[in-house]
Amino acid sequence: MAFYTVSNVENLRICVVMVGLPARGKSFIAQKIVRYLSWLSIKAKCFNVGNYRRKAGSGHPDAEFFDFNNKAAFKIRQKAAEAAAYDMMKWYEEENGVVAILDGTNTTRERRDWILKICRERAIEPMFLESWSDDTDMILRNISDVKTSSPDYEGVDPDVATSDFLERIAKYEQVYEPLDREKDKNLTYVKLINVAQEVVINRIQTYLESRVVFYVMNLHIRPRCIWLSRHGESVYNVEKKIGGDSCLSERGFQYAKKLPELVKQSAGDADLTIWTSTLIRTQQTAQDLPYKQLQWKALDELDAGVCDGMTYEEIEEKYPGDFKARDENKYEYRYPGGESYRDVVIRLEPIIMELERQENILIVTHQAVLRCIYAYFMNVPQEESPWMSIPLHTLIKLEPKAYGTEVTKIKANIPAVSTYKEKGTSRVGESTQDGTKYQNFLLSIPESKR
Ligand SMILES: *[C@@H]1O[C@H](CO)[C@@H](O)[C@H](O)[C@H]1NC(C)=O
Ligand SMILES: *[C@@H]1O[C@H](CO)[C@@H](O)[C@H](O)[C@H]1NC(C)=O
Ligand SMILES: CC(=O)N[C@H]1CO[C@H](CO)[C@@H](O)[C@@H]1O
Repeated sequence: MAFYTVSNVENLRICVVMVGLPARGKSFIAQKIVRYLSWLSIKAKCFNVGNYRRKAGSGHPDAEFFDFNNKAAFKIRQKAAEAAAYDMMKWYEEENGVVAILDGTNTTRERRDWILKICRERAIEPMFLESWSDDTDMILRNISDVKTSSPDYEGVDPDVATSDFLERIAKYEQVYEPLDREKDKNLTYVKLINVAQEVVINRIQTYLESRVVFYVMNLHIRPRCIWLSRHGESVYNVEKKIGGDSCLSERGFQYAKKLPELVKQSAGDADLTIWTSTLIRTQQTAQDLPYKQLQWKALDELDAGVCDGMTYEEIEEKYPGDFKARDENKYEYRYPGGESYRDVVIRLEPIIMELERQENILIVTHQAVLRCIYAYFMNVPQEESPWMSIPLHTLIKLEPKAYGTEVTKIKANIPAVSTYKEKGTSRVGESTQDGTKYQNFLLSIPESKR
């Protein structure tokens, strides 16, 4: 809760300025920060200088364009940087932006001074975030990612693209001035060395800045997957009641029996850890899974307060005002004596942080909690996340990739009731289109990489 209250009270605006050579994961990190902050209701946006450069007409530039002695090209780059900065300032003013990320290379101290100056003039706190690496293998792997996804290399032969890209990096290297403990000691900055093997932190002053630092320190790039499942169908599900702490129904137990096989199919021999809530139905669902298990109170279902144990029909009858208010703004609505989706997101924040640090995890939890976790990974907007359909008896696999998350849904083919309630009704059950409505979020690739 403190999180956004603090940022509002301080009336603080931060500009995170990315620094580093190409192929150091700057855009990747920038996009993740935006997604994380947005999920926490902190208004954040990324301004990618490369996009402005392409709009300004550099077309498909070759490495020559990035030669710092090439005057005409330098002008285009300067203009692109100015256009990005201009839009960014407008965004702070007109849309009450809180954290902007300026995603460019900013390799020279002169360029950084320029950004510093324009931020200071507008009472915006600049914070530099450098990704520095000398791990050649990783850089080459990154380059192969970049050349297959960068708009600069659309339709270009991969070998040509690689050598051109290496040349481009070499041009930047000639002028690159990394952040320096001595020369930049007055700046607020974070320097990530070889991802987060070593992290240098300098003059971090506000709570919001420290949150961003803590987040990036927890990121890793080892390949891994996250599996999500709701508990099997419960006795309360069958009785159409919400909340409670009931056992699984017979079909729910069938799902629990089948789950180890589904997981094995999807994960192979990978070692994973199971996280469940503290409620009986998630533990019964996970009971046959042959992996290490951990219980989290933070994964318990959204607390329905006075409505716990009631059906939607009963709620509509007994608390008609509440029933309507919840439909109107499901994200903010808090059950009397219970929680809202926003409350759940706040209590899930440590879970998300720990998930970023971990490798293969299977989470067995509840509908509302799963929606919130899914929304984080898939960048689903707040107005929509509480309405997402996440059916029972389905295993979801999330595979974070360089520029988005891939989703696979594996159905257990064990029938279950639907607990989905559409807007404006107290009946449960889904209309047929639901599955397709959220396809848009299946691959959340940032604009700069499309
Ligand atoms: C590339 O390398 C950097 C470290 O230099 C890393 O942080 C980043 O995540 C890597 N991956 C991509 C896709 O850029
Ligand atoms: C840091 O700030 C101090 C005090 O304002 C100033 O005297 C000094 O020159 C600055 N150092 C650098 C390296 O910019
Ligand atoms: C010299 C240099 O690489 N400068 C870059 C710094 O960042 C701006 C925008 O923030 C880029 O447009 C420049 O190319």
